[in-house]
Parts: sequence; structure tokens; C-alpha cells
Amino acid sequence: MSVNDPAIVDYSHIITTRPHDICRVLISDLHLSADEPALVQAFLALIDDLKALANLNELYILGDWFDAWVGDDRYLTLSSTEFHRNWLTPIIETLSELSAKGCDIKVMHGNRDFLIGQEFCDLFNAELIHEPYFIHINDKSFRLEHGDALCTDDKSYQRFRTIMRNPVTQWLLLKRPLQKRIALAQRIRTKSSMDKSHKSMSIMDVNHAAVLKVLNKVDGLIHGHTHRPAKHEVIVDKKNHTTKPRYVLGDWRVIHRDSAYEQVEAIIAISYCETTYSDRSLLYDQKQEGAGQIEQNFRQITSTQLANEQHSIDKSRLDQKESLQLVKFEIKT
Ligand SMILES: [Mn+2]
Repeated sequence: MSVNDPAIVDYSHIITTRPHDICRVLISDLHLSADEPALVQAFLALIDDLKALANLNELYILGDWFDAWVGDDRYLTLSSTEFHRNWLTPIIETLSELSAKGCDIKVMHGNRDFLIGQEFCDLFNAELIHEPYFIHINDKSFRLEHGDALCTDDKSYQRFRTIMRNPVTQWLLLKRPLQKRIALAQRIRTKSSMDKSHKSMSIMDVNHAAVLKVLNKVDGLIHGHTHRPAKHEVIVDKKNHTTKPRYVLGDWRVIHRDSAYEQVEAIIAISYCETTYSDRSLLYDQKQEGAGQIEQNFRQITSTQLANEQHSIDKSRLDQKESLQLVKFEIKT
């Protein structure tokens, strides 16, 4: 499944046709920084759209939200003049509005922004979550993680990761003066892009055995990091042809850039909560008629219909069915 795969639905279509059905949104690998305003604008535009969704319960940011993060204090210690001018301030404002509307925001660390703290998340009432994090979609359990831990073929990165993700290392890092941390982050960024240029493509993707291992305990996996958005059906049992889904979220990319506009594209995940109404009154009618084979009647209703028919519908007959979908988000800024 490539970025242009027809199996990936178009975001603007969904947001205009089924706004009331969207209940969860998952994004990752935005790599936001002050150096790339188009990505920041695209993120602000997405959150603006999400604010208009009446039934959106949760927004997950599954790591590498920021291209680099040297500690919450870099933002929290700004003077009030600097604070108003800072590029993060509009992000915090819009996310605060989203959470005030009843959407829970959950932030997970990536390999670049693992120093984000709960203190920063408190600014917009979000929760800092740690991987692996588990959610339920219908009766199925899904494991959420950033994805870098699954790339076990990259031995040198895994060694680096073990050191950097150690709480002691992080505590020591955060004790260093801010300027030293900024310089260190720059060195890590340069090293990582140099490493990437000579590492093979396959080494930087997930390891199949590592995926099978984590899928052993759950029904599905959702991650980012590899910048290879796709929905994979992973064969977990060859004999019985059993598969489990692995959803890979995409990185946010500027795909067009000129003086008139910049275009940003990202593969995100959206889940719908469809409501089914089991109409037992019809069942009753059939009984009266003495029908031999009686089947319960189900009717799919959208959340909009539900809102309109609220008075006539018995809520105990409602069944929620959630389905997850990869979606192509595209915007001109
Ligand atoms: Mn990453």
C-alpha cells in the first residue's frame, strides 16, 4: 500500500461526509520545528477541523511530534514577550481548545522528542503516555507504540536507544544547562541524518520477528516511525491463515513548495464509531404474524440520524461498532 493507494481514503471526503462518526484520530511523525512553518500550519489546520467534530473522544500523537525536544523548560522558562512570539504558543492554544471540547489528548514519546514531560502536556490538559499503550477497538486489543523499538536490525541505533531511553540518562540530561542540551540535540540530529544516508533501507524498517513477538499478545498493532505508511495483514499462523493488522502511520511531508503555497501530506488513522440500531419492534410485529423464522432486524444509522431521531429511539437498542481506517490528510498552506 503506497501513499497513493486507493485503499487509503481521502481525508476531506470523510470530514465532509461523516463528521459525526469520527471518534478517534491517531497521528505521528510530524517532526514539527520552527524551521518548517508549513508543517506547523498543517497541524494547526488539522486541529481546527478536529474541534468541529462533535463525537471525537481521543487524539493520539504517537511520537516524533517534534523534530527535537531538549526539555520542557526551554518553553516554560520563556519571558512573556518571547512566549507570545514563540511558535509553540498557537499549538498549545489550539490543543487547549480541543481538550476543552471534550477530546482527550494523549502524547507518546518518539525517538526525537523523548524528553517531553507531563509538565508541558499539562499546558493543554493532555496526558503523556508511555509505550506500549493498549486500546480496545470493539472487542479487539491494539498495541500502540512509536515503532523504533521494532527496528531491531539496526543494532547501533538500538544500543543508542537503550542508553537514551534510560530514566537515569534522561534525568542526567535534563540537569545539564539548556544551551548544552540544545547543542547536544543538534549533534544527535546531524549524526542521525548521516547514519541514515549509509544505512540500508531494510535495516531501518521493522523486524518481522519483533512484530510477531508483540502481536502474540494482542489483536493488532499501530505505530509510526518508519515513514512507510501502510496497513499490513501480518500472517501470525501460517497453518490456519490467521492474520493480524499492523497499521503504520506516515510522516508529515511538504510535497510541494513554491512562492504561492506549500502543500503538506500525511497518512493518519481515523476511527469511526458506527451505530447499529436493533429494531425489536419489527421483531414483535413478525411474531404477531406468526412468522416461523424470526430474525432480529438491524439498521445502520449514522450519528447525525441518531441526533435527529433521538426522541423516537430506545438507546438500549443501540450498538457501537468502531472501525479504523488509514486516511490521507492533505492541505495547502
Ligand atoms: Mn521516529
